[in-house]
Amino acid sequence: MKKFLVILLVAVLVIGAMGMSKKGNTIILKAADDHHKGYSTVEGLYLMAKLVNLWTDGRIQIQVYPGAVLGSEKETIEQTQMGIIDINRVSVAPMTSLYPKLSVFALPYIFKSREHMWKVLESNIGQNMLLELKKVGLIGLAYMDSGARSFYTVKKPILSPADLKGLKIRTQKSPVMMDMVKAMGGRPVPMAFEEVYSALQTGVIDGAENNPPSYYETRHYEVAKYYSLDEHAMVPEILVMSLKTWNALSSQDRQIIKMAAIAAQELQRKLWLKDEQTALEKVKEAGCKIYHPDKEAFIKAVQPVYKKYASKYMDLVKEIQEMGE
Ligand code: BDP
Repeated sequence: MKKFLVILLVAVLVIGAMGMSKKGNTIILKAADDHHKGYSTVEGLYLMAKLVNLWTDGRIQIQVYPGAVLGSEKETIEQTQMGIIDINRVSVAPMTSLYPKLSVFALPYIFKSREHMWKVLESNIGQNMLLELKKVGLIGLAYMDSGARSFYTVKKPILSPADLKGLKIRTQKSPVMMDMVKAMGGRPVPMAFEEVYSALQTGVIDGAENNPPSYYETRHYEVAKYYSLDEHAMVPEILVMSLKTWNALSSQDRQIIKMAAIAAQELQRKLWLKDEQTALEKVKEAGCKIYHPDKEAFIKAVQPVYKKYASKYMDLVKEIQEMGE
């Protein structure tokens, strides 16, 4: 909350100093999210819209399109690059196909804790990554919390990697996520988030993996009742803007967008902590079986993934690991 108030104060001072223009036509920006209204990332976008409207005196309006109405994350990332969508909140995972260096943030067990993840994201490593996305037609504005991802299955719990053998496990469309499932003996089935529920129901897949709020919000818990908290990846969310849109904004409007994005990030982080607990309670109440397997076997099983990605980004991986010590 403190960070939010500081941003507000700075924004008022900065805007006052810059003499915000009151004239000019209204700019409408489209913002996409594949979660539904009420999910913490979407609430963050609504706050961003409110602040940008306030700080530009209504000159810039952000229209939020939740629930993947503008398409799957792979599709909306492409549309954001083209400037059809202006702002997009996505998981880092599907971004790794576009900008492979981001894979380091999706490596299994790379982050020792939430604090370690945020220390990295708020360091030069995380902040530089946001700016480097200009190379692929985007500008990173902020990160959001997505907790830890764990396996959930239809027929039996995953108590060790051996239980994954031969199982068809849905993954995000991300090589590093597919490699992680393969390393553990599963058969990765890359698929859009919106298709997972019916794929679980019809037996197209035997399971999937995600954090508790997503497992709950998507109602996947109704069809895949075994939730095994191996917490194999803490894949951050990322809030990006089309570089086309960014370049068309004045420098003072870019400042406003950036500050509102950070405010959205801070609100989402706060909401996330509560949502994580609530989601676990709700799925337990619904009769799901929650397991806490020994993570050592999972950590051992994913070492080959490290070899593959760390060889490409060895220094970066080492730096991230050292920040967790
Ligand atoms: C959720 C992310 C969402 C992804 C989804 C997925 O918040 O952006 O689309 O996972 O697994 O945790 O596709």
